[in-house]
Amino acid sequence: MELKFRRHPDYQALRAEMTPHEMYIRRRELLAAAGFAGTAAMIGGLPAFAQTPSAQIAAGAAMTAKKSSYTVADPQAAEQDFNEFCNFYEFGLNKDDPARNAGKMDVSNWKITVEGETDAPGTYDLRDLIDYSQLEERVYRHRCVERWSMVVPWIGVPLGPVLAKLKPKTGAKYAQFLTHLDRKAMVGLAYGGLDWPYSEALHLNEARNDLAFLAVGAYGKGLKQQNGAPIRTVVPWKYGYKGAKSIATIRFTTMQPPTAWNVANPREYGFYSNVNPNRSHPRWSQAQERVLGVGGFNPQRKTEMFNGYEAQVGYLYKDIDLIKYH
Ligand SMILES: Nc1nc2c(c(=O)[nH]1)N[C@H]1C(S)=C(S)[C@@H](COP(=O)(O)O)O[C@H]1N2
Ligand SMILES: [Mo]
Repeated sequence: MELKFRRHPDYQALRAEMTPHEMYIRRRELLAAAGFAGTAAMIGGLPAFAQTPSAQIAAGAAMTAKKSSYTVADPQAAEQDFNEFCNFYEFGLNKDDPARNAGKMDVSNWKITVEGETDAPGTYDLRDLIDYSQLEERVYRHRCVERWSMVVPWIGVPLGPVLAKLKPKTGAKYAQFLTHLDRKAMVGLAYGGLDWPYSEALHLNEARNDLAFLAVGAYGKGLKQQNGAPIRTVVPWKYGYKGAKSIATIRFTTMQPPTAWNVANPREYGFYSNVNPNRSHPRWSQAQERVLGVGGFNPQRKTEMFNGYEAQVGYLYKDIDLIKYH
């Protein structure tokens, strides 16, 4: 199957120098076809959304937020590039598949299930978790493990205080984030390359770092489905896949939970997945990256340790061998 990019001829050139994880997923696809398929659990759609003043803000609707000091000076990616160059494998492998397919996912009246090592298990409305009058905008670097990056103005709230409200038990050490499953809309589930639902996790010390963010919007609007509506994590010092889109379940655990890419290939995708120019991916160097959405030719820049956030997060890993624990 050939990859197709609808726009931006330079993405073709970019692709030629990347060895994206979709190459890996395609190998898994062949294995799956040969009878090694993973299983996919499914749940149904959600009922229609009743508009109330305090309700979640619809995908693409205007959203107001106060500016935050967490703002990098680099030029922001064009909104169209953010919307149309996406990784969301549930909706297909090509970068423009999510923009084409994800709109069919119903994200109104969203519920989040909270479970595991918590004193507050249950099913929550988004407005139970997010105060939509207290949103902030943070302009973060986003670095995909495939060696492209974007600078994105996210809107949301810090993750730590939301998790605290959900009362993890004293023994809880990790928060796992599981993505919504929608059998009808998610035309990519058939590929079987990852175990669904998509899963990501953070150690609670990482989740409590002030940079860890729960995004509900970007570019002054409610998140669009292809970008993880209505709620996703953003962990700017880690590779992009650590941010789970369209979160349906938050599970607190005492042990390190399985995470989608780490389970698929632990040698290539570590649990921590901190951006690290000194730790090559087994199939490519991570020393450089291509900046997308800032003009015609995707300028190259040096990848920074912890994606430029070392001053804020370095303390978390000071006793850890970051090559071994990648
Ligand atoms: N559920 C889910 N979340 C996901 C992914 C995915 O395939 N499924 N891809 C990840 C990857 S690899 C990246 S780089 C970011 C991309 O986010 P964006 O498309 O909004 O820029 O989402 C991450 N979250
Ligand atoms: Mo990514």
